[in-house]
Amino acid sequence: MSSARYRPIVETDPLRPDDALPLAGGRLWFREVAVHERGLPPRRIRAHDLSEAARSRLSAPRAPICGLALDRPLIMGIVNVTPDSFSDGGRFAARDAAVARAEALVAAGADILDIGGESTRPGSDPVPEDEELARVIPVIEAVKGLGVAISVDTRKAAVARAALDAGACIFNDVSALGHDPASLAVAADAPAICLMHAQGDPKTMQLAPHYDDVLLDVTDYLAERVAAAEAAGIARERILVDPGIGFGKTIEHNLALIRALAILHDLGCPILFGASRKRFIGSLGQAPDPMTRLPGSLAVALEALRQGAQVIRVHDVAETRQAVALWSALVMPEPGG
Ligand code: 7PM
Repeated sequence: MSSARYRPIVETDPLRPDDALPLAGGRLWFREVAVHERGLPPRRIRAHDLSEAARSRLSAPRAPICGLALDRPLIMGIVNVTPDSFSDGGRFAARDAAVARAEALVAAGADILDIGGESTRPGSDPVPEDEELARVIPVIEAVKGLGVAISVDTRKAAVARAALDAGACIFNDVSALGHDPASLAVAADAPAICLMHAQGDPKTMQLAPHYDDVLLDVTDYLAERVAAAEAAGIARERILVDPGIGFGKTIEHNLALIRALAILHDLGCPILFGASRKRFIGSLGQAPDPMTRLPGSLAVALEALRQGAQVIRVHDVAETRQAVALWSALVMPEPGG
C-alpha cells in the first residue's frame, strides 16, 4: 500500500509570499502541493495543510554531497570509457581519450565527473567485470587530482569498491543497488550514492515499458530503494534519487516524469537528473544524431532546474554551464544583487 505523494508546485518568482516554503531549503519556493494518490486524479492543497513531517521533507535543506553545497545547481559531466573504433590499442586509447575528455569537462566547469565503463544504452550487452575495471579504474586514478568530485556509473559492487578506493565519492548505480547483491555493503562505505529508477535491464528495457501510474510507480520504487539503503546503514543525507529518464520508459513516460519531476522531493533527497542527448529528445526534436540534441538537452535540463533538481548529468558541460548561469541570474539573483 503506498501512501500519497506530495509534489510541490514550484515557483520561481522573486516576489515570494510570506507564507511560502523554501523548496529543499533553496531559493525556489512553493505554497501548494499536488497530492498524487493511486486511482485518484491529482488535487491541489495548501502546503500548510500538510503534516509537519511532509512539510519538513519538502522544505528542509539537503546535506552537501561530497562536500558540494546544494544551494546552486551542480553539473555532472559524463565520461564514457568505452573503446571506440580505435585499433587493438582500444583500451589505452580509450583511457587517454577519457582522461582528455575529463580534463576538458573540468575546464568547462563540471562540478562532478561521472565515469562509466559499461554503456547501459537500450540493447547494449553487459561488460565483464574485469573489462569494466580495466576501463574505469585507470581513468579515476588519472583524474582524481583534477579537484572535482568523481562519480562511478556502475552496477557492479567490485567496480564501485575499486572506484571508491581509487578516489570516487559517488556510487552511481542505474540499478539502485539491485543488480549486484554485494552492492548494498559497498554503498554503505560510499560518501554518497545515487539510486536511479530503471524498469528491466538495458537489453530489454525499451521493448514494452508499462506502468500503472508512472509517477507513483517510479516514486514508490525509489522510496523502497531508499528504505533498503537506510536499512543497510546508509544515511538518507548521502542518497541522491534519479527518475532514470530513458531507462524503461516510452516518450510519454519520460515527459510525464519530467513534467512532475518535483514529486521526487517528497523522498527528502537531492534529485539527480540525466536526460542529455537521450533518444526521446531525438524523437521529439527531429534529431536522429545524438550529437545534434544539445538544444533539446538544455531545454529539459532547465525544466529540471525549475523544479528544483540539484544535479544535472550532461555531456555538454560548457554549454550547460552557460545556460545555468543565465537561468541562475534570473531565478537565483545574488543577495543584494
Ligand atoms: C539510455 C540512454 C539509457 C542513455 C542510458 C543512457 C543515467 C545514468 C546513464 C541517468 C544516472 C547515457 C545513459 N544515464 N546515471 N547513466 N542517471 N544517475 O547517458 O539518467 O548514455 S547511461
